[in-house]
Parts: sequence; C-alpha cells; structure tokens
Amino acid sequence: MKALLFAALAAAGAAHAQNPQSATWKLATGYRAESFHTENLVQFARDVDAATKGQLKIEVHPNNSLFKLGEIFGAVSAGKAEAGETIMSSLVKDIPIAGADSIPFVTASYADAQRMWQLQRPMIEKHFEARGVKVLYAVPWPPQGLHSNKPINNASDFSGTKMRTYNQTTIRIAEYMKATPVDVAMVDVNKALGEGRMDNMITSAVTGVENKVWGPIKYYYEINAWFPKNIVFVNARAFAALPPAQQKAVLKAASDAETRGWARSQAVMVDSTNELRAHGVKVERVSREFDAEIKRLGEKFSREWIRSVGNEANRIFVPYYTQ
Ligand code: PCA
Repeated sequence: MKALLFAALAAAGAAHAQNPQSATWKLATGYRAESFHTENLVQFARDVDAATKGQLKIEVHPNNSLFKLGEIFGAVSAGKAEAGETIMSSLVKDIPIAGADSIPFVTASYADAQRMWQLQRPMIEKHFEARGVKVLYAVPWPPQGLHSNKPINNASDFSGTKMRTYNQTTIRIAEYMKATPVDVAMVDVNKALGEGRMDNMITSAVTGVENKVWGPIKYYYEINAWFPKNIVFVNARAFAALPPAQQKAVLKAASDAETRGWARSQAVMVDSTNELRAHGVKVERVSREFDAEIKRLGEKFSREWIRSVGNEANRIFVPYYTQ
C-alpha cells in the first residue's frame, strides 16, 4: 500500500517536473514554522498551488534550514534559491532605505506603518530589481517593546548589560545605552537567555512568546519603538520564466498574503502581550524619565540615519510627515 502510494507520488512528481508549464520554487526563511509570518507564507504557497492548479509549487523551508536569515537575500539574488523571506532592515548596509522601518518612534500605529510601506515600496522595488530580485509582499512584526531581566528606570540601567540585537538599529541603540550588543538569531533567544548570554532585548511580544522568555525575562515595556517588516521576494528570472497567467496568480496571492499578514500581526500583538502577562512577565509602561531619554536617543538615531542615507530618506520622510 505504502509502496503504491510512493509510486503514485513519484509519478505525479515526475509528471510535474516534465511539464514545461510547471515549476517548483524553494522559499527560504529564517523563522520557525510556527511563526505567524511562516504560517502566512505557507498559506501563500497553498493559494498559489490552487490558483495555478498545481503547476507552481512553492516549498517553504523554515528555521534557517536552507539558508541562514542573513544569507537569504544574497542566495535569491544569485539564484541559489528561487524565493525567500528576510527582515528588511537587515539589508540596510547594502540598501540603506531598507532601514526606514526601523527608525525609532517614527511610526506609532499600524496605520503609520502602512503609510511608511507605501512610500518605501517603490524604492525597495527598484533596489531589489537592480539585484535581480522581485518584491512579492511585506508584513510587519508587532511593535517593538523592551524585554528585560530587571526593572529599567533610566537609560543608565543598561550600562554593562548584554543587549540582544537583530539589526543595525538595535546594535546602535545598545551602543548608545552602553550595553554590549549580542547578536542572537530569533530562533536562539530562549537558549541564549538560559545560558545567561543576554539580559535584555528590543523586539515584539510575540518573539518573547515564541521563545518562552518568562523565567529570565521579568519585565516587558511597551515602548512601541518601530514596526520592522519581513519582506518576501523571488528571483526575477524565476518569476519571468512563468507563463503570464501564473505570474498573475503569484501577484494576486502575494497581495492577499500582505493583507492577511497585516491583520494577523495586529491580532498577534494583543494575544502575545496577554500571554507574556499570563506567564508572570510584568507588562509595564516606562517611567517619564526613561521615556524622555529613549525619545532623545531615537532622534539622535534618526539624524544619523537620514544623514547616511541622503536624498532617498527625504523622499520618504518629507511626504510621511507632511501628507
Ligand atoms: N522579531 C524578530 C525581528 C523583530 C521581531 O519582532 C527578532 O526578534 O529577531
């Protein structure tokens, strides 16, 4: 019976491979299968499968299994994987404008984050295109809060602590606060906490929940610092090789995934903050003093960033603040 089933599957696979209209894409991501981003990706792949009647299969490879998070964009650009997902602000060294969504205290709500994405998207598309990559969609993480193993009353409480980082913004903030930046992959946070390699981090409540940070982490401060986005993309040649109807199906499924992902991110924000609380993490607002300090650091960061990016930064921020 099993052998028969395998034979049938193998035959179907062979037929799929032989059909010139059909293709299989490998899609790499650095996040776990259980992450809401990955669940959304899997739904995207199913939608594409259904809309193309099985002609285009997208295999989702989670958890850094195909390429590590930091290598995914380069791998897709080079055609080593057809598609991928990464956190957009991790590309800031190569594409400075990709960091626009991680400037502290610019976006205060999902509506703001959406406006930012509408302004950022055309520039990101152009930079990706220059690297042989086509943008499919982007979905934000819930707002970034502060997880800490001890109460934080002012910025000097970070002095000498080990602050986990995941992009340039978090590294720079750790430096401002005289903390030691420690680069820990999202999927390794639980382990790093258990081993005492980190004391605090700025990230979403859902990342805290996924890593079961309760125990070492005692406080979560809702500072709503920024809304970093994950971006999903495909090698431009792989996309161009599809028949037009399949291209259309991919873009439609991508647009649906974007809408679905933004809604899911908001729901996850509420649920995961409640879950942290239910596990004994104190969910609090920061003191007035610390609030003023981090806002100042945020402004310092923005100025540095705008200066380093130049004109493109103005093309986002002028309309962002004036429209
Ligand atoms: N989680 C990811 C990125 C932003 C977030 O909320 C992380 O901590 O790596």
